[in-house]
Amino acid sequence: MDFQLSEDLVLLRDLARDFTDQEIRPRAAGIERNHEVPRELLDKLAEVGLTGVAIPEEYGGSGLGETGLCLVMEELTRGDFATAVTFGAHASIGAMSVLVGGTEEQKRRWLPDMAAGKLLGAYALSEADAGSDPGAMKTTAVKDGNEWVLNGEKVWITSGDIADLVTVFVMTDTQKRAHGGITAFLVPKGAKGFTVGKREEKMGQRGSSTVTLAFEDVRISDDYRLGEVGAGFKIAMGTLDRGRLALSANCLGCAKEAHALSVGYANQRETFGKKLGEHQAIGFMLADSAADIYAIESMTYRTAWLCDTKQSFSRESAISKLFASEALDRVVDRAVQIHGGMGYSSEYVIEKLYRDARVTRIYEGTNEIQRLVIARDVLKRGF
Ligand code: COS
Repeated sequence: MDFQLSEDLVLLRDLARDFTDQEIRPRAAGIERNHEVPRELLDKLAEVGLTGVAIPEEYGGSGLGETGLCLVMEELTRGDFATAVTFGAHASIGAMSVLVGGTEEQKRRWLPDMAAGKLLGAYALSEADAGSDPGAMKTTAVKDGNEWVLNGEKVWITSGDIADLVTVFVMTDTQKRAHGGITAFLVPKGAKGFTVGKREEKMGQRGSSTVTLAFEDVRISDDYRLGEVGAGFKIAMGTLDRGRLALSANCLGCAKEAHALSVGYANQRETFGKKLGEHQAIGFMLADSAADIYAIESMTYRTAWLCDTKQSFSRESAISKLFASEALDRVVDRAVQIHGGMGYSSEYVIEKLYRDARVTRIYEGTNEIQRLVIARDVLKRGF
């Protein structure tokens, strides 16, 4: 068993850490206030070579796999969750859907520009009546000659307004639905009939845009179809396996940040003539958070290793997402408690971390869905 990061991965982590300290932390409050991750920040992520971290070298990326992606996600989240999520919509589920579902020709066509950050990706699966159950989606595509005509609406799409190329999952056979009835398409920004609608006002991660996308007779050439007709559900799920793992890394970064601030505060503030951390009640909270963080970290990177060594990791990714998001909730809740009134004040970052954390139990599949995925697999294969 070898838990050492390779030299390349250590360099990558340090690069992401420095980037976070120099470029993200100083902007984080403004990103939250303005509800926007500046495009120049995304361009800088591309300039330093982070946008293609998990894209294989033969397609123009760094080839550092899901382990590399998780390291970057963890570090960026420490600076600002919304920036990391905006990055992830592209580098994780956007680009990875092309890697998971694209033909060799499509990967060579799209991934180099995605790696370079010239084409930002996004992923559009959810609909108003099809969130946990994407097999119930109503957006359709009908073949017309060498083109497909798309109609419908997607909701809760991260970065749908800034992406250049959105992976959109649509129904092409209502009889088959999740079992061969869904097909994936790459829809370019600016396609006629493709519009961005309402932007959600959210509790947390406010800098990350979450929008509705509408498709009205959008004509897409057949070479923009990702993978085979009917393969869309499997592409969506295979991509989400990776997205859930990357989200565990987000949870890890946010938990580490909240914990580090709590430790600092417990070492500095005094009550009843001694440091806060010397009170057993506070020390035990810090100990419980340290245990939660150690468990998130272990699960996240073990699952990334499974993925990178081409082993099955679907169940483990669901377990990591489930555990990481619930453990994060415990960590940020303790952080608020340790900081007392300071933890509840919007002048201090703990309150933001608390709000940013809550959605992790909901997106990339609710935790109830993760339990369903895990239970089905355990019943089928045992542990
Ligand atoms: N990778 C590849 N294929 C997968 C897969 C995965 N992780 N999970 C399921 N599939 C395949 C199945 O093997 C099945 O294939 P066949 O048609 O050959 O039988 C097909 O996909 C349908 O799977 P299943 O029968 O399990 O579909 P269900 O409709 O029961 O849905 C759940 C399964 C609930 C797990 C799925 O709908 C889900 O994950 N929902 C949550 C969606 C979500 O996370 N949304 C978040 C928004 S996107 S950020």
